[in-house]
Amino acid sequence: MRRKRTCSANPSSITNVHAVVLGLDGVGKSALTVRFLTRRFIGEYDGSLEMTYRHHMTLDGQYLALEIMDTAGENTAQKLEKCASFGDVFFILFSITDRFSFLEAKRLGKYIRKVKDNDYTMILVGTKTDLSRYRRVSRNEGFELAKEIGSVFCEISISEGFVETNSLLNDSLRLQLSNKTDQENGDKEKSGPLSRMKEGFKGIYTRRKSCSL
Ligand SMILES: Nc1nc2c(ncn2[C@@H]2O[C@H](COP(=O)(O)OP(=O)(O)O)[C@@H](O)[C@H]2O)c(=O)[nH]1
Ligand SMILES: [Mg+2]
Repeated sequence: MRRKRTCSANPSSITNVHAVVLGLDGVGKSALTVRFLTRRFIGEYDGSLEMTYRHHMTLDGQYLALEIMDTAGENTAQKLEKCASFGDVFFILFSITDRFSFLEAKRLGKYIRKVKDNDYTMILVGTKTDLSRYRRVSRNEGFELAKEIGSVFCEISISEGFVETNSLLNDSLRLQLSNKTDQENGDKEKSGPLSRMKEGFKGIYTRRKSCSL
């Protein structure tokens, strides 16, 4: 069931956003989640731990109650169904150093696209750009997959890029909020999720070296 969102014009209102971080184990899901929430990079986590965090924040004067699910373990059909019904914003991660993780990202992205309605945001994130000497997935392949699954694409280093990870979260939330507004205004044709996402990310990421569309 869809959660009710409150009006952004009222500063005392709170908008709920549910985010899910998906990808093969080892790609950096926990590292990214912890960066989003604490700004810190912590090297090692319990790989089997699945956690949902609640975080209150202000974005462009709007109060957000963000719930973020850091998934772990095998992406079974049952688990994916749960994630898809929970989430509005999906971060699909793969490591640029691991081809297998890219194939899993493709499977996950296709699944989300198939089962979700329009008012969601999907971001394909290539991680570990600090290890580019071990790169096994080209940037172009990332772009192509993003096109295929109807997402935007971004490459980051979670360990080195605090500013980038912070912008990634904020920009993704902005996209989701604007997608939602479009849907509520019945403005699907002119400005559907993909075109808005591209628009937003283009403006923000063309200036950044490791994130682009
Ligand atoms: N070099 C590098 N290592 C990373 C990066 N992100 C995560 N890691 C490391 O990759 C490993 C797996 O990260 P983790 O967040 O536990 O992955 P998860 O299984 O997807 O949750 C850990 O050793 C992290 O320190 C990154 O951007 N660069
Ligand atoms: Mg983890």
